Amino acid sequence: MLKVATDFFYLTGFDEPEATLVLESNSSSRGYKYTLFVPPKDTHEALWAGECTGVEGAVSIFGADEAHSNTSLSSFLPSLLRSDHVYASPPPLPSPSRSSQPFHPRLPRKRSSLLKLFNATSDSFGDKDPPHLLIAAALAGEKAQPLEKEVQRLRAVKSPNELARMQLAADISSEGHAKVMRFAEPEKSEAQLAAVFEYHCAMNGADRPAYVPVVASGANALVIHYTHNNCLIEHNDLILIDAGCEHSHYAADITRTFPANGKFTPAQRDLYEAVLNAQKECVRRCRIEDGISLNELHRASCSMLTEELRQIGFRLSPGDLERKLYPHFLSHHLGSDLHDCPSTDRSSPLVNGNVVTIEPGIYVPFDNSFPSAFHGIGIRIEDEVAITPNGPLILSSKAPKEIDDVERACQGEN
Ligand SMILES: [Mn+2]
Repeated sequence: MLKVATDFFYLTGFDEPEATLVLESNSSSRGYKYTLFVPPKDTHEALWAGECTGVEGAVSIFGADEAHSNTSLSSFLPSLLRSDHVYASPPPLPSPSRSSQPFHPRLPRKRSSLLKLFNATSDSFGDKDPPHLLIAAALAGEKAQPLEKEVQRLRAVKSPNELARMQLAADISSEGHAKVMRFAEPEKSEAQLAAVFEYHCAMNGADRPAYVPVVASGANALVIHYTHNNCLIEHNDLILIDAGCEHSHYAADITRTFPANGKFTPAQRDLYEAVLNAQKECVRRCRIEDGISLNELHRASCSMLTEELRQIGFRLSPGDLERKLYPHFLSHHLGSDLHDCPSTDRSSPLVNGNVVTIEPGIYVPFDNSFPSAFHGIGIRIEDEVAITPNGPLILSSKAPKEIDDVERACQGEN
């Protein structure tokens, strides 16, 4: 699966490897100079891996003020390191070409020592290991500030254009969920359901799956990250599918749970409603004016689920919910990465432009402290929610969620 460095992509729109972006503040009208260091065109590489954009394209297509071959980055290093305010984000470091060991340089604190280190070690890199990786690592030394947090602060607030891309990824994926509900029936396999989802997404314009889907029938749903997807579906199974596609580098992340044979049993229906009620109430609370944070929403989801479960006959001891029945967090940011902007503080209020998942779940183990009718049932309902001045906007609203809609989708025509 193609994995782009998403911070780099966010700042440049450039998705080829071995490239470096330098932004230097200046007095121009836009306030900075934008320089790209990219792999130069190479006929041998082009034969095996395809054409790259090259230095000229970095300017004409990607709008850089200046572009250079990535092999020349080392000559720019001294002036970059002279600046007092440096924010840097190192790429993962490669192993030096002749060693199979991972490479973890210990970085000295002083700029001058960093330069010495760079000069001393860059010779040991072969042509295939351009020294700019080491430079980036050096820039991320203790005196430089980490760039990651700053970029993620920007990335957590989606532009209208980003929201449109995310809506598209969510629409394609939501329809994929509905298709799988229609396709699923006892005797079919989890792998077939995964294939139907991915086929539908690809046929409707998705670039690729955003992640390996969870297709969990019956008690497999108790395994939160179940991805074996190799069991046959049985008659009274619920099926939990956590799947989303990627479109133009933006991910969808949606979970639905539905009955294999098209009809919830009474116990399945009771538990589904319990999770659904909590899920919908959490979505409703995603309002800017309340200044609510993900931590607060998570705590609210715990008390809602506790109350819902009591009403259907659970007697919960302290800690049962969080430790045994609902062991994961309610939400995460979503964007170019599935777990977008992980450095965002979960205790800060949601703001206009955030996109978060709301995904409570209940997974009842075969444990006699819980009513036996619910043993082996796992349910999660996950929507993507954009925070807007008009309230929460559910991007994944085309994926059937209400009990009647789910049963209708399951029983509909293929
Ligand atoms: Mn998720």
